Amino acid sequence: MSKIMKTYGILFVILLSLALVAGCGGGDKKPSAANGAKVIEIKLAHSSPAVNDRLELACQAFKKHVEEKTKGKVKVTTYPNSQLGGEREQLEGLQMGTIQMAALSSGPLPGIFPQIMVFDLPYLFGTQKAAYTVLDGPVGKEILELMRAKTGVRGLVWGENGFRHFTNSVRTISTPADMQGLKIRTMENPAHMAIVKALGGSPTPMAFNEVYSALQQKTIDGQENPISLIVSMRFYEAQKYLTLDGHVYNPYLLLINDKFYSGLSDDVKKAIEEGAAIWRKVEREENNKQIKAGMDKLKAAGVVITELTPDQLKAFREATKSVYDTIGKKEVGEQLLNKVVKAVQEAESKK
Ligand code: EAX
Repeated sequence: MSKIMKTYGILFVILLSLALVAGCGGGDKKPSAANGAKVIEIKLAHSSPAVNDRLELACQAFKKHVEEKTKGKVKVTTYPNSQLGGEREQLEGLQMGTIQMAALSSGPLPGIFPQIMVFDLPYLFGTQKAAYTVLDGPVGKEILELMRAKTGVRGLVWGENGFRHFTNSVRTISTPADMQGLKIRTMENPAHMAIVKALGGSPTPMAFNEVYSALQQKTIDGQENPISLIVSMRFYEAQKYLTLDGHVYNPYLLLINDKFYSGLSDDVKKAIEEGAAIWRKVEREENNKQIKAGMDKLKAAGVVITELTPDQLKAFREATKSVYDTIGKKEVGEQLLNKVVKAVQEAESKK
């Protein structure tokens, strides 16, 4: 090989190595905002599916607003599908600050804030409209502030997981007696466990991301969730029977680590608050769409759907009213319980 070829060869290898080092190094560099300041990273975790589900759609709407409004000063990355662990782990990460935000249902929250179970009491809400009125009103705001002060976890807004219904693989459930002895998965939430127990079932608390395989392997007979998740998590593939009893109207909460939030500049806080309002609107709208489409899908899949008559529903209410004492008075506290029940009655009475 001529001397020139050899020189060019060495030059090529040097340039190629430099390019590789620069390229690798580039991957580690934090993205810099328009003005070169360090980008504020927000990890936003949740347990719903990454696709075809209302929660991720809402989180993407939040991300879009916050990143655009702060001109790239803030970067939001969503972690759906329990990628950062189950809801209990997400809540722990939120408290430690290793996760900045999470969108959770009441599931694991009673472990740090038992008062949240006021919204897990059986058949508390009769209508979605009343739920929105109470959650977005003074009582809902007061409960979020109570939680922030006690736990260091700030609830920005309430969203909607939805009315929860029972599914199972064994039989039609139209009376509490039909629940007798069925192993029903519940969230790791004492109120939900108490409801299943009061109905005669055997509550089996389990993380959300383990439910599908447990249903498939028949280590549990049934579970309870809103229509949207029964469909998007494909629970119906192993559940022949659905009873539309709506035993709990389950809110979602868009949560942020309060210490992280307090350290943000006013303009970033404003963008996050605006984004949270957008998240709530999109999440509720998308959930309503998903329920409608989901019911059609369940019917087409041959699920046996039982709608309870008013008398049948009354029997479920009667069978579970003891939960207002064991959980309501003892865990939530009588004062808050009475305040919420009064607010619900007022909201339900409005036409
Ligand atoms: O995020 O665990 C459950 O059954 C819940 O619906 C879950 O919190 C969804």
